[in-house]
Amino acid sequence: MRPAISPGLAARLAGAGSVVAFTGAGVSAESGVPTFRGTEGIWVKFKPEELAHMGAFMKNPALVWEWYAHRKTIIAGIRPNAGHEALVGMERIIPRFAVITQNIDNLHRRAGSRTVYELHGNIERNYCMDCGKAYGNDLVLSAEGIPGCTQCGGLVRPDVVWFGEMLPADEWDAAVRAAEGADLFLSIGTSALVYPAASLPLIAQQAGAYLVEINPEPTPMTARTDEYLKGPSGTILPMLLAEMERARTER
Ligand code: BV8
Ligand code: ZN
Repeated sequence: MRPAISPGLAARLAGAGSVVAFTGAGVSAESGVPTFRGTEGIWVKFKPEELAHMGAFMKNPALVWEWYAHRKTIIAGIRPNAGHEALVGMERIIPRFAVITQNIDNLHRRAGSRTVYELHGNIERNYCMDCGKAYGNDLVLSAEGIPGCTQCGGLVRPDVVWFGEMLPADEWDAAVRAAEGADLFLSIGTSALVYPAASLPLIAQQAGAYLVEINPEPTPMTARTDEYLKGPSGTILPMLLAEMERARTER
C-alpha cells in the first residue's frame, strides 16, 4: 500500500529545516513488537492501564513483573525495521531532526537515531524504588519472581512511566520545544489516545508545523491533520526519505 505524496508534502519534505518524528507502538509493529490496542494486543485479557500502573504493581508485583519480563524477552529478540532506519536517514540530511517516542523498546537508538526523547521511559532500564540503584535487564530477568535490590533489599521496578505518573520533565520539556520549532511534524504509528504525549501533534501544528499522520488506520487525530498517509510506517517512511533525498540532490 503506497499512498501518493502530494505536491504540498513533497515541497515541505524538500525544504524542511526542522522535522519531528513522533512515534508510538505502530512504528515497532513490523519488528514484531505487539501494539497495545491492536487485536493481537500484548495480553488481550488486561488493558495496559491495568498493568502499567503503580497500583497494579503494589497489589501484585509478580504479575506486573511477569508482563514486563515477557515484553523484555520479546524486545531482546527483535530488530529495528525499515521505518526506524528511514528516520536515521532523515536525521542525517535534515538540519534539525528529533524523534519523540512513546515507545519503551529502545529500537530508535538501536537503529542509530541520535536525538531521541523517550517520554515513557525505557524497558532496558530498571531501578530500586527505595534507594534508586539502577539495574540492567540481566539481574531482573535472572531473578526468581520479583527482583530485589542487592544494595538495600528494596523492590526493583522497570524504568518506565506508568499511568498516573509524571513524564520525565527534561524529556517532556525538550519534546515540547522540538514540537514548537518544527516545520514538519510526522505522527507515526500512534492511536493518539495517551496524554500528555498525544497533545504534541497539535502543539506543533498550532506553532506552525505541517502535521502528517502515518498509520494504516485513521485515529481520533486524523481529521485534524494536514495530511494523512494511510499505510504501514515500514513502507511510507522510506518513501518520504527517498523524496527528501531526491529533492536535495536536484538542488
Ligand atoms: C499523567 C509505558 C498525570 C509503560 C505508557 C484517568 C486516570 C488516570 C490517568 C488518566 C485518566 N484519564 C487520562 C489520564 C491520563 C493518562 C492517559 O492518557 N490515559 C489514557 C488511556 C486515556 N496518562 C497518564 O497517566 C500519563 N501520566 O497523565 O500523569 C499526572 C499529572 C500531574 C501530576 C501527576 C500525574 C502517563 C501515560 C504513560 C503511560 N505509559 N507506556 C509501558 O509501556 O508498559 S503508555 C503506552 O501507550 C505506551 O507508551 C504506548 O506508546 C502508549 C500509546 O499507545 P500507542 O503507542 O499509540 O500504541 P497503540 O497500540 O495505542 O496504537 C498503535 C497504533 O499503531 C495504532 O493506531 C495502529 O493502527 C498503528 N499501527 C499498527 N501497525 C502499524 C501502525 N502504524 C504504522 N505502521 C504499522 N505497521
Ligand atoms: Zn535499593
